[in-house]
Amino acid sequence: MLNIVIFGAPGSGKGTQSELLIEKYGLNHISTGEVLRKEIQDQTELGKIAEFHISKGHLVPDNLIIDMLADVLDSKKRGTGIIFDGFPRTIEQGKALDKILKDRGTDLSIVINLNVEEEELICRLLKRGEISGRSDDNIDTITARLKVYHEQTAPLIDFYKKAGVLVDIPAGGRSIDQISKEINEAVSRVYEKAMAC
Ligand code: B4P
Repeated sequence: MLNIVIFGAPGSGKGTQSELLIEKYGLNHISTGEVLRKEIQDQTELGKIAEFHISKGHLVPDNLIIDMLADVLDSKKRGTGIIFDGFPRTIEQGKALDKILKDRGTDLSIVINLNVEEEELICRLLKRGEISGRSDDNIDTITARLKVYHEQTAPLIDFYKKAGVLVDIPAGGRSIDQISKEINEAVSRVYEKAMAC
């Protein structure tokens, strides 16, 4: 199975590039951000807790996200594989993902790390906020999200480097198509091995 983590700071293009990978490889998509926004819209218990954290730019607590992820994964047909978009976001979540995949007889094929300068991230998110009206795309929340990214999420880069699955992709100041082409080249290098087991 082709199991991909698409990784990067807020606004680095995880959602954008996930869509293109799904189209090309027929993967199932799990975006924890999207699942949480749906929970908020439905005003579930999890949604209410998520809303509290997301509105401040903080992460939703690991135990809630990890349980949610395992449930969503089991509700999906595996098919060719899964693209994990926005998960993991902490070392704890990274360790949990390894276990969740191992328990289901599979593993991680590749982690794509989208690198974008902070100035460009802020600019993209402010622009998205104007169009989407997302409540977390305002300057105060964006600043908090970037701080959280550096403190809690960026340590996963070393975690995945050590595991030998990380590929860095320059994803700032370039077109969506150029970035996608480079991602596809990286995925094609692991594709055969991933599909063999
Ligand atoms: P997410 O929904 O994952 O959102 P994101 O990181 O802000 O966006 P993404 O990187 O997908 O950016 P996009 O492609 O849209 O998370 C939202 C919140 O949910 C988190 O802050 C957190 O609170 C919570 N959460 C989610 N997962 C969690 C977890 N695992 N644990 C705890 N909490 C969790 O791109 C952004 C913009 O840039 C778009 O407008 C796009 O059009 C544009 N863009 C993309 N590529 C471009 C390019 N090459 N050039 C110019 N613009 C580009």
